[in-house]
Amino acid sequence: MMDRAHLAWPFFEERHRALASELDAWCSANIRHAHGDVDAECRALVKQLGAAGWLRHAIAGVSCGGTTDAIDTRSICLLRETLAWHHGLADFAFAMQGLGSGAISLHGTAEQRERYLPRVARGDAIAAFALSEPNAGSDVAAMTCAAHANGDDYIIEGEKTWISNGGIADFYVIFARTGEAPGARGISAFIVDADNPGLEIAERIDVIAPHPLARLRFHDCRISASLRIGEPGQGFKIAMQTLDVFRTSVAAAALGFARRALSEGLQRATSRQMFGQRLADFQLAQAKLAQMATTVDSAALLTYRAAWQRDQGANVTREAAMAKMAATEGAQQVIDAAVQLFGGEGVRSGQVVESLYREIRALRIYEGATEVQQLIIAREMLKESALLERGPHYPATGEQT
Ligand code: COS
Repeated sequence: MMDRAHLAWPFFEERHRALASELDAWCSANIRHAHGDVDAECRALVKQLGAAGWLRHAIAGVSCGGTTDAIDTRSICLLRETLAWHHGLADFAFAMQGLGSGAISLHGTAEQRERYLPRVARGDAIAAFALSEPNAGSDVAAMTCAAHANGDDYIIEGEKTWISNGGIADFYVIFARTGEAPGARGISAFIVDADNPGLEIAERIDVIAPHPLARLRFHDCRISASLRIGEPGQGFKIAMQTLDVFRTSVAAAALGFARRALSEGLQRATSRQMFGQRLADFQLAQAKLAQMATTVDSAALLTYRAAWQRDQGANVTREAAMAKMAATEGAQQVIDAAVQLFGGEGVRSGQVVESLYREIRALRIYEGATEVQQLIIAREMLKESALLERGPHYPATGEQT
């Protein structure tokens, strides 16, 4: 059972506390780790999470099957933290339904929302977010995948890579260059169904913590202009706004992994005997546990500050970046310390801390590597200090701009 003391914090409402407790109990009763076919396990988890109603929190719009009309960041974060505590792939399955449909929740037309969101919320359609390219990872604006207008259609040419759910998704939200302006201002967002002619899975990618991942190739891929999300040229901003929500939730997932490692480490330290006493009786082990607990709490504070602030309607670009950086980097340290407390057992395949050790690594890279978060935080600070120098009538940090 998870430590839930932080639910008493003022960031949360009663409905959030109930949600986290219900999901924790549901996971204990229903989540089983399968070994083998990761695609099949992921598909099954999406179905299971959909049938139980949890995916309703991943989308926005009550009329489309969501629980709220606007994305509730705190709910998404609490759900991810709890799922990650229990099972990394369950967290992944939930998160990708949200990230993959996030641009439709935020900017989709009524028709797009009705066609895609209810299926995502029920777990009947698997969603994916396709932004990165072989030569445009951190530098998104350097993307070359292009969508050329052609009558009432667009024709897409190019590649996307590191696409989570690639190979099992039913549709992809992709970002492609439409050329209204150079760089970030010349990109648009589109929905491409997985069975659309001209879209193929060019490569499946294996990683240290297995989950469905692929490189996609688009060649003469014709889609209706009605599948463009938002205005032409707005794709970069749509991607960034989606990431403002889901980067905070990556922090929450890291927090779930770290909390689980702390709980495992504590159990180990209080049960392992050595030199005639418990491991926990050594001050060196106590120092480790103290550092782990402090790192977990500081990550939690930053994560739920960002989530709460976004739910108040504020801009959270800086806060989301801080949360993602601190929680993922901190979780890596907490998990490493837990492995150390376990000694040789900590690296045995199948141990919880061993799988956490593999699970956490990618979170420091995807949805904006730590170095990108540092860049974002510094830029936001510099922007704010320039505004302050120019006078008091400019909006302060925290106000929507
Ligand atoms: N919300 C809304 N608009 C945003 C925004 C946000 N969070 N962040 C940037 N923008 C806007 C800017 O205001 C700017 O608008 P104008 O053209 O009107 O001035 C525009 O978008 C371009 O922004 P910027 O100049 O900052 O773009 P850069 O090319 O310098 O990109 C970084 C900056 C590095 C922050 C961006 O490329 C990034 O986040 N990279 C990491 C990508 C990532 O997370 N990849 C993982 C994919 S998912 S696994």
